[in-house]
Amino acid sequence: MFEQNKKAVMDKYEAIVNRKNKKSDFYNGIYDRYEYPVLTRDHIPPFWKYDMNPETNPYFMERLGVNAVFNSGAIELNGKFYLVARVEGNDRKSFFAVAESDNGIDGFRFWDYPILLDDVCPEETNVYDMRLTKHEDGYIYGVFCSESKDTSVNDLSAAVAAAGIVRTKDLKTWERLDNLKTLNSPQQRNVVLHPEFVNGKYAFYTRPMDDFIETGSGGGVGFGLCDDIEHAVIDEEIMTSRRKYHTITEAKNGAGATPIKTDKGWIHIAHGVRNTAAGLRYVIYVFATSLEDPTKVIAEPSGFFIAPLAEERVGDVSNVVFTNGAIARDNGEVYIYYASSDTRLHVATTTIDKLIDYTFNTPTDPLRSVKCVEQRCNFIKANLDVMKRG
Ligand code: M1P
Repeated sequence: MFEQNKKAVMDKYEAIVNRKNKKSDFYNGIYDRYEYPVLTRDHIPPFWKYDMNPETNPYFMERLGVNAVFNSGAIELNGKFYLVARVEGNDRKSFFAVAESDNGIDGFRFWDYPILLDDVCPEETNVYDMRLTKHEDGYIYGVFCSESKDTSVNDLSAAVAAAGIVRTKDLKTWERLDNLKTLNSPQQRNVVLHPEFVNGKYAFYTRPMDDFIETGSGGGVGFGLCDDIEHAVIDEEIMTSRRKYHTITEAKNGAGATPIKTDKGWIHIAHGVRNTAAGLRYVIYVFATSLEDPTKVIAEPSGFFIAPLAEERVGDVSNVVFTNGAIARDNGEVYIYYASSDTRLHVATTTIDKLIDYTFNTPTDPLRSVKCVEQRCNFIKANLDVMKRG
């Protein structure tokens, strides 16, 4: 029984890792979606889950299950694509693991071991959503959410979110630095390190929050500078992309992938959240900031860039798409890794040229229905005129 079951599990694993991906028939002219997710819990090597010893596991049972693989940091190194994925065990604890692929759209295989972080924060219970930044100082930084129990209130599920920081040169050896301190925000999640020095300092995108779930007075995506990355402290956060009433960012928003530098500005692929009768809805949106002043928003395409579609809509936390990693290659290709419903990870591909076109030529949100109709009528009229002219 052991051998037969083991073979079936190994065969299924190899089939999924070797499965070729292809573009789906989704079309919007902006990016391509793919038929299959690039990472799922079925991509986890069976030897992470099953005891492979027939003497101690005669039924070939799963001993340490994995529930989901989703929100992943992304980086290209020496022509290969690497994802640092959020892997969530059946025990609800998340951890990080590196998966590697030659082409970025399929063939992702996890390295033999997940990342074992230095155990420097005894109160830290959970870690997730690492953003990878190739910084001009020569290190690759990983900034992630470090979650601890909130012992200041009498509520078992109360938690505190902070930004943990690690750095590496090879994704194998990781050095843990102090958690980021933001003097004006009690909690932080969705923190991203900017790839360049700004005024000679390290620069972070932050997400000020008063509470673990609600951002409260937190007005959007913040930006702050710090002198020392090993003991990072930000004393002032300036708002870049703000939350707005009756938009896709009304409930909260947060930085996603490390911003992409283009001739026209920094392009940010972030997430926005709104509340509905069915719960929170997470979508991915885009904005651009100035090359001269990275706090200044210079383009804000209206609405969402990616929203949950078809089977993406359902999972452990339904109606969610979320990104914390994208790869912009020297040849102009862009790979956006986004997770759906906190369950699996997908890729959307586009190009720098298309991203620029989308970011700078999509109209902005006029914020009121009547203005939106005016905007659409003008758009239709211009189209009908062009179509009449043939
Ligand atoms: O469950 C959806 C997402 O919720 C959080 O995002 P935010 O901090 O904006 O609410 C994150 O925990 C993220 O991991 C998760 O995908």
